Amino acid sequence: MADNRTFTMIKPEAAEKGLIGAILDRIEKGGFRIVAMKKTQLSKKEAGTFYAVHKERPFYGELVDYMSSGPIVAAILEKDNAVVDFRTLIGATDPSEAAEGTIRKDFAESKAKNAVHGSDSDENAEIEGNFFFSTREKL
Ligand code: 3AN
Repeated sequence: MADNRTFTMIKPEAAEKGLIGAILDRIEKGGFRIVAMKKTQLSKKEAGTFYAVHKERPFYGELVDYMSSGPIVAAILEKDNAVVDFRTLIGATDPSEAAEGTIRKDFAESKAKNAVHGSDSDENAEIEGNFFFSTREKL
């Protein structure tokens, strides 16, 4: 994935609360093009693999359980400076610290149930996008 792409997931609590449309609206209005998208549910094993970089962190078990607890929406997004601009659009990991007008400020419940995922680097954006989508699905 080039540096104009990032990867996101709308997390289980946000999907369950009927916020998929509102969040996608923010994403498109933020200037991101949806390259690929699907609604799916991760098994515990898949969530563990996806979040393997966080294996040593104290919340890893909780994170894996939560991310496999219900359907999510996974998407590859395109925009200049995608990784950095998307993290600005979603706001800080902890919604109580997220800036006004960000997705997490408006839609997240807590640090764990924080509505959306956004890749933290170009390298991880590519790995994460490839975890969910084949070349043929990236349109
Ligand atoms: P971000 O998603 O903003 O890059 P990271 O990389 O610090 O944040 O954390 C990865 C994911 O782990 C977060 N999206 C969040 O869902 C979860 N997480 C982070 N900190 C905590 C915590 N203290 N307790 C539970 N889950 C957490």
